[in-house]
Amino acid sequence: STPYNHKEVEKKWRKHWEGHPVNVQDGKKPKYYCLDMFPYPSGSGLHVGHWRGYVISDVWSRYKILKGYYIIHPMGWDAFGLPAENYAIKMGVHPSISTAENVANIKKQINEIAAIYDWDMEVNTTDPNFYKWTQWIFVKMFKAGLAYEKEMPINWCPSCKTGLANEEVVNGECERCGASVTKKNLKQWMLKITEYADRLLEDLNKLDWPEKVKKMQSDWIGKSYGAEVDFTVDGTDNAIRVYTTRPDTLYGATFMVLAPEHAMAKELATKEQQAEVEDYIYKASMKSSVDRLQDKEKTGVFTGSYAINPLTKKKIPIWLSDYVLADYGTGAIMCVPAHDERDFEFAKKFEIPIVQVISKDGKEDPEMTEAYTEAGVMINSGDWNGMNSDKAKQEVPDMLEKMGIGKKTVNYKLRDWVFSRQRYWGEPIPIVHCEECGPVPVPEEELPLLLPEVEKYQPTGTGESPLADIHEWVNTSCPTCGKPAKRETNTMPQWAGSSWYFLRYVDSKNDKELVSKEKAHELLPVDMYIGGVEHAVLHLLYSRFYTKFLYDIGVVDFEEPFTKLFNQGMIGKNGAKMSKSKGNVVSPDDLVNDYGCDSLRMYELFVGPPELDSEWDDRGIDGVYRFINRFFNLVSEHKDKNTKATEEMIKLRHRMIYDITTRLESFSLNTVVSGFMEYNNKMIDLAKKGGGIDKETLETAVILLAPFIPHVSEELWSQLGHETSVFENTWPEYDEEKMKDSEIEIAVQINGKTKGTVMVAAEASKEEVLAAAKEAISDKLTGSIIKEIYVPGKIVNIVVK
Ligand code: ANZ
Ligand code: ZN
Repeated sequence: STPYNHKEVEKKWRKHWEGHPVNVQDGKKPKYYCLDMFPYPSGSGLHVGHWRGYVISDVWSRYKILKGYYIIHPMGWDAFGLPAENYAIKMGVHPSISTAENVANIKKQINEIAAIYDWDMEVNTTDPNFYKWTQWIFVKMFKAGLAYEKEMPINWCPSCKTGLANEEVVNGECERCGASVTKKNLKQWMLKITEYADRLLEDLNKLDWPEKVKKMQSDWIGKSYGAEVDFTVDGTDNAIRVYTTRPDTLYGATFMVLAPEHAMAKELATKEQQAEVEDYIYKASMKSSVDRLQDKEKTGVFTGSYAINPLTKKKIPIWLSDYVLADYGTGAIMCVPAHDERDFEFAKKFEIPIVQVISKDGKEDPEMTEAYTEAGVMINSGDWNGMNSDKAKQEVPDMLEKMGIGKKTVNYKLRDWVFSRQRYWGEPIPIVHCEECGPVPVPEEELPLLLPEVEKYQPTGTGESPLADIHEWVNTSCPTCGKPAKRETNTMPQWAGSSWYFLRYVDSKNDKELVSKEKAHELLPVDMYIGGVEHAVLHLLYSRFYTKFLYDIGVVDFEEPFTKLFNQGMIGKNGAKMSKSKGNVVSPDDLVNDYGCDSLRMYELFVGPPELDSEWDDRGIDGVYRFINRFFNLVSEHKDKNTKATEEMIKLRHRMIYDITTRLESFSLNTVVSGFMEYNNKMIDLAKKGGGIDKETLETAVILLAPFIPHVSEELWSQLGHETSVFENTWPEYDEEKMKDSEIEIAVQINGKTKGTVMVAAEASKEEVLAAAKEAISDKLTGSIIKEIYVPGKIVNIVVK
């Protein structure tokens, strides 16, 4: 038999699969949709880190084929976005041209993985036939009142004169020119994701997702229960409303802080304080939100005005500070320095009184050195004294409601989604602005609204997208009244296409509907989604929002897009994440050439637990390559010997099925690989001992290995005399009875000292074992037996005198 030659084997089977696909629907198989997070087709191509996710999803897909499923396993391109646009600005190449080149390159590289992608389903978010539906969803959202315009502050670079995405602001500075980023009020399109907050939170319970990711989403949604309380401004009829999650601490509120943007901020300033207040408000407006959150030292300004604490009736000073966010709660807070860390710091710095109202043991702490944030016994709180603060937290909102000074409320951290980008390379927002009719959506039958060609991709400098410069495109007529009107010139964020692409794959050529009802029902939702953990919040939350909306308007009949989620860790090298900019990229091309696709697939899994980050070391692939060679030789050597299966071989076979299956099911893919290596060694030993190894055991191993090293498995399956594909088998089943040892070895001791061993039947009774044990050491047994101890399955100890 010929030794393993990876180039020949891989060439042969690649060619064969072209005409004989292994994933076919016979009309009877249940579907299984295994999805990869689709890549951004960058110019630098794939490295071994990208391979890992695609290998994991392919192994899982091929395993499911062997489990009798028809697999939906598509691939596509998330191709709008900044890098292509920046490249266009630099090189003057139209983004569609560079994108098409990159797609072609990466597709070639992805094919090297030998994954069973169904390229008939391919989508590209920049294809008008695709973004037609991205725009259609927006129009539907607009009609449902979920897309609206709002003037709001965005990141603004005063030097480049352009709006920036959060990702483009690095440490408060413009990523391109280094200028300090400020805020500018611009009219933005917003999507009302907050309307779905409760459903997005509650339905997390339905998902088979890593707990970590579910927690990140629920923290992001950030539902909290508390109360809104009105504080009257001293000497006026005005009240300031605050939001608090700790109404139990109301007696301890010794000052108030408003966000500098609060509507009442300026009017609260007394004459003496006016200049200082205005100066503070201006400085805060120039700070980026990143800086505001990162600033260690608290800043603030006293307005000169006071409010009345509704319970103590004491006058408390009103301050402005940028640690209070304008768009959370009511933008104003009551400050309880004794029990809130930020308030404590602020009170210390500005010498504001601190009044303790909760204590561990009912006693006041004369000199607090830090805020006491736990629950406890209420003190200095009038009628509430002696109450447990957790209980008060529940009851106070109702009491405030009765007293007419507040009410129970729920708050969310989740904000509506800023959906406008002042950039060229994105989907045009399909809206026409008419002076008479306001914003009017482009009629659905006129979609897609094509992205026009431009000569200059640079942002215009006015905070508008380059589309604003194409007058013949911008100037149009109102779809409703026919009067002259202007097109919206902002484009959508890159998230727009990725929020729903997984729905389109299963009906990617449909020009009548986003997806037909039949296909959606039959082939969706996604059963397994595989991708990096960096998408835990934005992409995975947006996709859930889009799916729920499409459910509400009857496009799909399920509410959650991704039933199960697996996040793979990143591959690093020399302690850093692999990336072109760090110069530590390992290309798969040489490794495939030297060791073959199968070896690299297996090695990608062997480098470490798939959910964790792992360090790459090229040298390790050698061990995997040797394993494949040894297994190849074992099968070649023994395939025709007709060795009869011994009990040991049968036991090994069932244990192997058990170990590989349970490890695979729990995604412990690195231990699957080490398991194969161990069982291979055991098979080699057994074959030596018995002069061969039975065909069924060899065939079982070949089938188990098929998801991992598909070329080698096909080759060996055919060498074993089969004309069908190895993937036409069903995944082997284990029989627990057959895994058991039929005989076990028992140590036999006299007075605690081991004197020998004895083999007994695994199911032997205590009496039988004791008899066999005494028999085995009868020559050493003297004196009279006073006790016989049996530790089942392990030891017999005979105590003699
Ligand atoms: C009084 C108090 C006493 C508070 C205490 C906390 C502890 P979460 O859980 O995040 O909802 N807060 C309210 N609105 C704010 C805003 N716009 N910017 C900054 N902080 C704000 O927290 C709500 C708590 O954060 C509220 O409860 C409020 O401070 C503060 F011992 O009110 B608390
Ligand atoms: Zn009009």
